[in-house]
Amino acid sequence: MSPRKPPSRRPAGVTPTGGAASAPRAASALAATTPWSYAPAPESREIVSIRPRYGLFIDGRERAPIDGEVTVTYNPATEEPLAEIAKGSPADADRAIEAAERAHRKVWSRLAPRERAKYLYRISRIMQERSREFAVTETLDSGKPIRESRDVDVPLAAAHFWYYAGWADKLDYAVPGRSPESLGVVGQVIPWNFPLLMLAWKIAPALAAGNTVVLKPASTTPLTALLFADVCRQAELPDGVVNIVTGPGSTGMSILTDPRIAKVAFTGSTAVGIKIAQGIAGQGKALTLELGGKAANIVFDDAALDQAVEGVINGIFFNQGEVCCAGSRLLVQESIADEFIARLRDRMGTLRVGDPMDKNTDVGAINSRDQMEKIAELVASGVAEGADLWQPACDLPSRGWFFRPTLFTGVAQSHRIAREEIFGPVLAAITFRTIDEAIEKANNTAYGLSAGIWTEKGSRILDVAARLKAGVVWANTFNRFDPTAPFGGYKESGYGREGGVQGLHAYLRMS
Ligand code: TAP
Repeated sequence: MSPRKPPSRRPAGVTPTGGAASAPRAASALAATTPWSYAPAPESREIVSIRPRYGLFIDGRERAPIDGEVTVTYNPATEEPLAEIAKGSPADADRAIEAAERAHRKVWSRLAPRERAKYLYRISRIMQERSREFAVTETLDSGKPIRESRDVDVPLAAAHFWYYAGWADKLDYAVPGRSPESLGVVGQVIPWNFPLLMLAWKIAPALAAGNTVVLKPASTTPLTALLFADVCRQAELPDGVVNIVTGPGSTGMSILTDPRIAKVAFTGSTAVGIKIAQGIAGQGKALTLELGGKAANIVFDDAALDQAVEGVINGIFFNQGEVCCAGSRLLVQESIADEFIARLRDRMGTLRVGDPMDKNTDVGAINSRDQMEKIAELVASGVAEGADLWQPACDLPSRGWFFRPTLFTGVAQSHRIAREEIFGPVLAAITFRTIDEAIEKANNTAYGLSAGIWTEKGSRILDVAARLKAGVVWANTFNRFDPTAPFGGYKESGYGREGGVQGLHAYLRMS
């Protein structure tokens, strides 16, 4: 560690694109800067060679889009264009579905399950071998800190392929007493916050169950999906088993509503999830929807406070808060609220916001200008509705889409910042007095994806967890993921589970 400051930083309190610091009352809440900063430790970009242009991955080959249109993907940390990406149309989707249908009928569904398993193990190994390339590409394309893509996204993605490889030749044990079969061609659409990990959550169980896939990545983060296409080629996966169609949401919809698609898997916003459910209604397709969230992280007065502070920080600032299960509402018991908030502010003051490629960075870039604007608008609404905003006085880079870690206190449950998914580094703190009040407030949301409990009492954990309407409840930890554990929501957070044996069931027909 060195007391040197990295160059080209803008003064505290100035944000490039109308971020939180330009919101009313924000400047008055800035805290003192930590005296320490770290010398830059950038990961090398040389490990990846991003090509100027990428096509679609259909039937084992890279193809130009039929109408020749392209879009551009940007580095959110610098606003520089990274590559031109094929803008796949419904006609391209049609070609991909045709290839996937043929591959399912002629090859993949006929292959001995243990042979399918070998391909999945091979994909997992190649992903591990090329993990640095994947991590750097993911960070450049998404803005997430290299520490997270290197230590979380890529290893977890490889672990999903490894885990489901183990199931591929044991499907009869996954559903005892039934004869499980593959469904056919599955259509999958994924978001930009965990591009490679969401791909792995979707493709690994689908292939293990004997299905073939047409997947559309998000428009702002296509690069790791296209790198994954290269892994499929390297693993000599039969042509057409995996197809990647880049393009806009309308192309995603044309994939999902195609009559040849037997199952739909979607991760993204609740608004688009509703459109998809409406679009495929009456078609008899299997459907899983992983949608938004507004998780409560509940801290009781007997919790280990420093440990809880770390958990709350991880819960909301991991991946800039662009996490469906982010702990975006802090529910803290009134008797410890002042002390807890003081410790939380101290810890927020040490977060390093900046270059995602720097191994010391805690909070990277927001994925897109649109998302920055959405966060800024919701933060401004919090101020306008009367909540108290506080931000540490960290410097922000002079270019790119960055947003200061933000804490609101004095939040009422009716405030938009307490009800709407912000999908950014913004925490809304609310107090409670009794266990019943904590549960009532935690469940007072249209969502139901995740929650956290911080207490030293095991009996309280069991009691509270059972009464929370959330698909995942963490106790004395947060944002822990494992391929063996199912993940999914209640209410407007969607339905169906991904991960674990439950995630496999979603891709099987039981007779
Ligand atoms: P969305 O706008 O919903 O986009 C997600 C994906 O759907 C993208 O690939 C998008 O394509 C595509 N899409 C957009 N409109 C579509 C349509 N009409 N038909 C079919 N596909 C369409 O969400 P986002 O902004 O990417 O991601 C943020 C949201 O996802 C948050 O609400 C977050 O909570 C949720 N999310 C949930 C989870 C889980 S596990 N529950 C995980 C991650 C994210 P384009 O990129 O081309 O627009």
